[in-house]
Amino acid sequence: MDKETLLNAYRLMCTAGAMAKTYEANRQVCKYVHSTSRGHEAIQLATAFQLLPCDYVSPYYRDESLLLGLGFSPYTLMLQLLAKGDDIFTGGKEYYSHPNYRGEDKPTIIHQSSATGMQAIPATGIAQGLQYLQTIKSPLFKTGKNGEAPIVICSLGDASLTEGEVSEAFQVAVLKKLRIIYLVQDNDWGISVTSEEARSMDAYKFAKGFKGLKRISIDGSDFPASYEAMKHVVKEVRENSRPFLVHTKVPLLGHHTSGVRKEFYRSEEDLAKHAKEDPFPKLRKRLLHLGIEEKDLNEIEAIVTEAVSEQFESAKSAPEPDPSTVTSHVFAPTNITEEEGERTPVGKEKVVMVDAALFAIREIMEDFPEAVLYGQDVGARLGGVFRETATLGEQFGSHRVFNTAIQEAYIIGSTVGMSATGVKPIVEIQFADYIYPGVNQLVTEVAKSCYLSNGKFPVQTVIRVPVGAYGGGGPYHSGSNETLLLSIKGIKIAYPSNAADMKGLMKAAFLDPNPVIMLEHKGLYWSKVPGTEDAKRAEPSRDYVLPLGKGNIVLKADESKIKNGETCCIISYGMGVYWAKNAAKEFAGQVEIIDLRTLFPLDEELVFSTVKKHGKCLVLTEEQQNDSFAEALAGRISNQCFQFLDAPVLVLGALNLPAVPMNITLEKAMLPNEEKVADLLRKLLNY
Ligand SMILES: Cc1ncc(C[n+]2csc(CCOP(=O)(O)OP(=O)(O)O)c2C)c(N)n1
Repeated sequence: MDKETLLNAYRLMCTAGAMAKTYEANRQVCKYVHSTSRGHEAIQLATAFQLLPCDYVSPYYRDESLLLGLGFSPYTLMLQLLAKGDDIFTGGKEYYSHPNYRGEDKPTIIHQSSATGMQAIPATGIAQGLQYLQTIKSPLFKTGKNGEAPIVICSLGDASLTEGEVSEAFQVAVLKKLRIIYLVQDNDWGISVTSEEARSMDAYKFAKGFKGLKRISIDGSDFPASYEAMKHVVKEVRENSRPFLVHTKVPLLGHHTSGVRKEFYRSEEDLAKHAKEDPFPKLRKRLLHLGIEEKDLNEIEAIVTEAVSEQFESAKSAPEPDPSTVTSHVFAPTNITEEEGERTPVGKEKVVMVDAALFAIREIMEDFPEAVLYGQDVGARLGGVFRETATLGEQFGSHRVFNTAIQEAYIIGSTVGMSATGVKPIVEIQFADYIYPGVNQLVTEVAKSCYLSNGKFPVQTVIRVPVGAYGGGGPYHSGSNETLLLSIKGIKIAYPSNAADMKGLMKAAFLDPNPVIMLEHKGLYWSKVPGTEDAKRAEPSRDYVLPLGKGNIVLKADESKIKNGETCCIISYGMGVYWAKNAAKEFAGQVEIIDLRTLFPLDEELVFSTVKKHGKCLVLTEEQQNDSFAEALAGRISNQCFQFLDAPVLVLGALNLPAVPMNITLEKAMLPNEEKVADLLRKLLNY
């Protein structure tokens, strides 16, 4: 090994050591929880030194030395430590060592959550995105100066490997032969839980179960050995396009975090055992052995310590974030703000809703080579369990339209990585009832990425979710869960009720730089449910877009009746629109119906102005009523429209049961219908 590299590693290890000491000595100032890399420095630096600006890295919260190795200054890291406004990663919104970065000079780092193991899926999504871009020879596929293929490093603590989602990621990596290295830093601890207590095998043994995942186990406290091993692994992954797991044994020399102190649970004996493996004296010894003089090493240490101290003082005096930034970067701005194109072209035949979605996606895929479509059964063989993607697999090929395993977490979480590479994933969850395994990724990774990366990594994806009950779908194919989804801030949710809206909203969702969930009612897909024929519409033009957040008046009340105070309004969406329309027939001219079309962002202006016009309002939903979105909206309406109301805001939803029962009579008994709506309208109009 050349002396230059060894000395560079030494300098950075001194830096990491000085930083850890400074933080410890200034605990009152370093009040936000943080972990340092003490003990893990050698493998982290050895890894960082192999990387090119075309690469991607997903570090974990202990990867401070990896960040130093990539060229981030202590000052840059300290601004995040102190949650300062100038923190380039997150502007004071995230913990220490939770970087994210886009720049020509360094590898790209997507936003890091603190949820252990969860980064495995987004990171693997990056590798899958890069593979796709390479396949289609996209200009977005960036290589190194000498044509080196980009790789992904996914760094993990040993205890995080028992998370189920890590296995989902490994499965995909080996199946698709992705260029990704899972770097597992094994310090034997998972806070206070020991390896013996938590698992029957270490990461190296675990990796054996994934055929095609090459693996190596090394001493991560030995810098030269780690450097050589990582050099070899990186070369192999770049050149042979295959995943690799690197298991490294490292000591844990600092505290788990500044809050969870080692003295609480670690014995003297254990601390002494770990101290013996300290990578710093090992490297120092090696340098002395190579003839570097002790005084030179001491001088390096002194210079670095001084620099760390100065940078800490500067970071301390850096400004706090401006409070107004608290609401910045929740979403990236979208260009789709106006309805454009022809909604109802003359002479166009009516299409069913499921086909409107299909045609929208076909046009998207024709127009955008970065668009890919994946989910369970969406590939060419079946084209979706609702045939909602039929013909797309044949037309665009299996590299663009493909089946996934039953891995809802991967389907949703991979979009974070895909989108960071410039790929635009449209994914599908087969039924709303099965979104739950993917909700973790949605909440933890997808929804927070834009906000916590200060706008650098919005996740551009469309997540299609067939939803709703009809005709005996039973308890696991009929559920509605918009309330749960709406409780997640950082995603948008559309819920079209007819074919024209479906096409326009699908286009707007795709063009939106943020994550958008399309809730698609299965009972409206083919207008099979009596009374929903109107869901069929003439197919809008290719350039038709319907911006998210614009509701629609689908039935107007008579002006004269409004003047006489004889009217009310129904606020609804999805199947509710049809229950409302059919119920309204009995009350000619007295009912105005709003179809929300998008649940977030919500067209509050239209809702409030309509309620104020009529003074009476019913919010109608298919979801179980109590604590639903509909109830929350009714509360907001009461608040905003109080002085205009002539009756309490009514809500109608399904009965408050744990599931939609199988038997059709029971199903009907649970759900709202036009009779139940008509009963409430009678009550409301007579107030
Ligand atoms: C999903 C999740 N569960 C629990 C935690 C709380 N937690 C933080 S670190 C940690 C232990 C992780 O150990 P390991 O992955 O080995 O990394 P180390 O801290 O030892 O470097 C736990 C349980 C978390 N961050 N995320």
